[in-house]
Amino acid sequence: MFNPNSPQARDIVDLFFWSMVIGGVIFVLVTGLILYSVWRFRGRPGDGEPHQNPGNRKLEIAWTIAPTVLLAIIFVVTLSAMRRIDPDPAGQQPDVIVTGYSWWWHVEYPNSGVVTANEIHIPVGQQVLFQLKAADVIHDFWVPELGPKKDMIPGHPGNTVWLAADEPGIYLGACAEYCGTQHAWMRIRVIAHPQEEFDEWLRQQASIPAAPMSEELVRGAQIFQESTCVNCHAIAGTNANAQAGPNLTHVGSRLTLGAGIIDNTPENLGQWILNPHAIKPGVQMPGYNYSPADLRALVAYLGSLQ
Ligand code: HEC
Ligand SMILES: [Cu+2]
Repeated sequence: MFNPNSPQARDIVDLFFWSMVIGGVIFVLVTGLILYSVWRFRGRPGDGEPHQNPGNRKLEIAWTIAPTVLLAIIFVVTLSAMRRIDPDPAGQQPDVIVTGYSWWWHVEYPNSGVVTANEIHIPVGQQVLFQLKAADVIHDFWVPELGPKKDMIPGHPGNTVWLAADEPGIYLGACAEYCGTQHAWMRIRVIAHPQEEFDEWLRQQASIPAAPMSEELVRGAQIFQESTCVNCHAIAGTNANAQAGPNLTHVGSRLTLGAGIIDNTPENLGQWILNPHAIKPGVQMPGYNYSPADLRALVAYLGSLQ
């Protein structure tokens, strides 16, 4: 949050900074006066009843008006920042629709039909409109370097947030509303590319993966289709089209698995399929028993989905 990379993130840090400065000055002033008075007017043996001050109209008017004016200024500055940071999309269609699931993110690009999970690619230097939904409980979508956080509320699909990235790079985010056991491992990666690179990524994600070529890949695809994986996952161009788990159409092109909990390597993918609960306790996916050869084929197939 202290490393803003978009106009709206900078607005937020500025607001935070100036509120802290104003609050800090008042804190030092008030605490200083109290400490000074306690020390300066401390009681000594033999002191009589101290001098009584029954009200001071001027002082009381001053310390009523000063905070009122100060709070009014902060209020106006905050409102104008909110309007800049979170403008009404005014009917504009979202560029990306993100749906919070326990404990991962379903990511959809409505204009191109691309569906992915947990890793969100955006073009650099552009305001990108996100629509935020929730599939089960309340989640909260937050990528601190790129913009404000916003709740995702089941049955309330109208929440939106604008994010932008000034520089290409990978920006980390997380769920910011406690949502159960694996809330802490509900991470987001936003990957900001130059426009052509982003278009290329989108084209590649929109493509249907090529049919498996080698014998092992064919075997892997067959294991996937014959297992209960298809009850929860989708792979475009196959019969698997369930939505209870992350879309796996291009899972091989992702950096991480399990919403950021492990790197996407063949070993990790194999471990995940055998026992995802050992990696992410409470995860809403069962473990599987495969022979080493079958597991290798399944892992090779999923890895080939680039
Ligand atoms: C009951 C539903 C269910 C079944 C059945 C299931 N999964 Fe999953 N799977 C999930 C969920 C939910 C997640 C997301 C877990 C998380 O990150 O919290 C997931 C995550 C994954 C991931 C990581 C994807 C990513 O991008 O993070 C892979 C790979 C995966 N599953 C493969 C499989 C395979 C292969 C099978 C069959 C052998 C299978 N799954 C069966 C629900 C299921
Ligand atoms: Cu959460």
